[in-house]
Amino acid sequence: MQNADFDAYRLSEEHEALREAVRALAEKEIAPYAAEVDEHARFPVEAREALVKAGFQAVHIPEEYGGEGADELAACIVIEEVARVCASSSLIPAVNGLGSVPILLSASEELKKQVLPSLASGEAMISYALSEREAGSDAASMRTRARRDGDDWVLNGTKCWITNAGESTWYTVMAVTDPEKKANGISAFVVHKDDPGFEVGPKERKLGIAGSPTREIYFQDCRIPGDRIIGAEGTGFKTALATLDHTRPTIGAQAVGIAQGALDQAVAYVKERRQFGKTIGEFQGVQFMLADMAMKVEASRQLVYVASSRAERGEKNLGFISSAAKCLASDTAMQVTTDAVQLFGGAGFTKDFPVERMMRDAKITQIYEGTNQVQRMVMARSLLR
Ligand code: COS
Repeated sequence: MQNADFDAYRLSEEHEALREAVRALAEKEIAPYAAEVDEHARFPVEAREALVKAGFQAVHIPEEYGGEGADELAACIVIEEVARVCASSSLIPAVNGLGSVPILLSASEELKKQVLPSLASGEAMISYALSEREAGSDAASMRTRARRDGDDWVLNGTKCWITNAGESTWYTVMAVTDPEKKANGISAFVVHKDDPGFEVGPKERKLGIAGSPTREIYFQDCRIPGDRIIGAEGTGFKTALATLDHTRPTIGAQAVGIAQGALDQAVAYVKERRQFGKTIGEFQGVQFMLADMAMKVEASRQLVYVASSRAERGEKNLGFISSAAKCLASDTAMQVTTDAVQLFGGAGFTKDFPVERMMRDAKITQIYEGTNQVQRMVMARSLLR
């Protein structure tokens, strides 16, 4: 799957085989727990075990670090197929990507060797810590500080909305090293959960993706070795944004998966549910809804695959395409899951069917890795540059 170019009309045989393998695993080993994981807001340990056993928890890690060396399109297919049955579980491969791409893009060889093999083996997971309470969309206004102390770095501050915090061993953390230089005074670091002065906060109580813990993380004179800086001092914000250029398509893939899951549920339901003496799928009004849903899902999928393939090729100026993929796919997921609930009628509003969970899970895809307003800013800046 390495360096495979995406052909807009046909995936490579390897990508198709990967999709089949992930779909089979997801249906057998992840789907049966999805409702209960959501209900109890518990981490999907079964999904983690199944993904690690099959080598799907971080397929993008290069072979030289013990990984599968799969391309970014393959990483999207894994996330999409897991999200189709359980969005919370799809955050295992997605956030392993988000946390590790800064390292892959910018870290020293020594730091790559410290972190990446543990992700490839499944022994560890990694989270990404950019946001703060007062620095969400305006990420460059962060306050978390890192200062040199002898050979070490010492971090102080709080990061928030950190996906999989508490489950992850490693954390990629952006912090201010020179407040005078604004965005160019931010550096990126890797923190280990056992580093002194590092702690995780309580779980947020959320609308969706309840199985994936979201927490604050705290640094109180948190001391890390000097070689845990990612790249040169002052390059952390650029690394953070370059990372998002690569990973926003993966959120698009998650959104496509959630939407496809809801569409599949709706198609099956309208063929069974009878009203006025026939199945509701026989009504043209319902058929038109299904057609619109499927059309938007497919358009989103194509854009996500193109964006991830262009990111894989290392093209410059990925901002427009990766934001467009994330934005279109997540807006689609919200529409399609809402329509799926509508097609289920009263049943769709109950927890007896998965579409209400999918609708709640879809909402976050319009918010995280940059709100869809930020995506539109990025797209517009690219147009007007
Ligand atoms: N890759 C690399 N560097 C980039 C970049 C990219 N995609 N986009 C911008 N930069 C560089 C700029 O060139 C600038 O460097 P110079 O001053 O040397 O030219 C620097 O980064 C700052 O860029 P800019 O001034 O455009 O930053 P802003 O503060 O205006 O922020 C947005 C830009 C809003 C797009 C950015 O803050 C953002 O994406 N915010 C949302 C954050 C987010 O997604 N949060 C979710 C967290 S992950 S769940």
